[in-house]
Amino acid sequence: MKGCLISLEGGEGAGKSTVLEALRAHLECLGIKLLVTREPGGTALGEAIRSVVLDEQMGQVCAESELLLMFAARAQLVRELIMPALDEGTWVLSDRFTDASYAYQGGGRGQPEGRIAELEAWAASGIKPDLTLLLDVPVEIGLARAQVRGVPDRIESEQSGFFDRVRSAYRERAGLEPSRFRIIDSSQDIDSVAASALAAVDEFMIRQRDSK
Ligand code: Z5A
Repeated sequence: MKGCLISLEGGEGAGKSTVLEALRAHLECLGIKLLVTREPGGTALGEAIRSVVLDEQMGQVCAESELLLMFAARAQLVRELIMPALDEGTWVLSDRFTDASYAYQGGGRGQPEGRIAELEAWAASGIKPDLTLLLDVPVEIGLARAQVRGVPDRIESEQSGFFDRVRSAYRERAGLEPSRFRIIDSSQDIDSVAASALAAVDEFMIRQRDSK
């Protein structure tokens, strides 16, 4: 039986790192064979692209280059790790996936949605997560949290208007695909955010089981 792909999305300071670890522990505890990965990154090529695309020293990176670099990393990740894992029944938990390109490069940078959809179909082989948890937090709260993290990278250095557009794009996507997305209110304390995420995954697994 094929594995399931779960993605974790959200804006700055939404708590993805904490939730990812809670989900990893939960799924492994249930005996599910799991691959945890991240975007951009996850493979040697992807991690090299990540260090370039997030490098503050890169200066002006045009939106087209940024979009293509995200998909170059994703194309490699999908073929090298995600497809083989899903085919052998391993579940994949990914810290961001293609929805991030719709939100950051589409919503944030204004790249046309149709272009992103073409890249999704071609470079990402049309693979969509079975479940996407959107950790949603008002931009001002998320940015205040993220400030304690140290030197911001190139994308983290954007203005709040950019992150407002990113958040709107994420919420719009969640509205269009309500059966795939679960929106988690991440303005709650971190333990409650993690508990809501685990509950959403449990509910997903019940739905999966009942559909068989
Ligand atoms: N990107 C893109 O543009 N296009 C794409 O297609 C893809 C990605 C795939 C790297 O992603 C960047 O790439 C990202 C989007 C872009 N750029 N930005 N900006 P990333 O996911 O690796 O980077 P990130 O968004 O900066 O993720 P992060 O560091 O993993 O963020 P987080 O996990 O959501 O935040 P956190 O580190 O967990 O939280 C930040 C602080 O807030 C930390 O001190 C926490 O303890 C605190 N926190 C978190 N939640 C709470 C709550 N609930 N209460 C109190 N304090 C909290």
